[in-house]
Amino acid sequence: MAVITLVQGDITEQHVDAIVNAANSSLLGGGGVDGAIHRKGGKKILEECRALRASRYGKGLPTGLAVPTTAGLLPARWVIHTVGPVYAADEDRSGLLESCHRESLAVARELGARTVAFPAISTGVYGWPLDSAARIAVRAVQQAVDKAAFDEVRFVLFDERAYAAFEDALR
Ligand code: AR6
Repeated sequence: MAVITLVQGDITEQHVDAIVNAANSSLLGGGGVDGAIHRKGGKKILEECRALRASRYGKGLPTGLAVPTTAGLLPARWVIHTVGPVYAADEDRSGLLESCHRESLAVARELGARTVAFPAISTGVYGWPLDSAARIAVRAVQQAVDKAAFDEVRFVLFDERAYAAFEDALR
């Protein structure tokens, strides 16, 4: 039975099979979670990302899709890179945020990852309001999680405010 759990902490320190990266289309790194993952995971992750850009994703990874690489020096086995939507007040992009969660879980399932950790995708640089993002993320995972395929899907929230938003969404 897959359980959805919440922890406050750093996603790079999670001992799970796969962690999800809130990446950008370039797959070549950035700030926030992405920066932390590449910094701590070492150059193998970037090498695999470059290879993906040279092959399947010449134009970059489209928003809402997900692709795996090694986790390099991190305690996880895989990093699943997904590109969240940039928040826009005048356009409903929640389908894309849902898609990030659904596609990441589909990739995790293909890999055979039984424990998966997600950050609060799009809530940093991409500006998505926390309460809204938390509701969308929790609902998407609840709908997409294959209870036979996963033991745990963990949301890893960086600060108290994010933790509280996800706690509310889960209730
Ligand atoms: N562990 C867990 N959560 C974290 C960590 C960490 N180590 N560091 C930050 N957060 P963001 P986005 C939280 O900006 O909004 C990058 O430059 C953070 O507090 O990482 O999807 C990419 O390259 C926030 O709640 O991702 C893209 O260009 C959440 O993670 C762009 O940012 C997401 O913040 C993606 O923006």
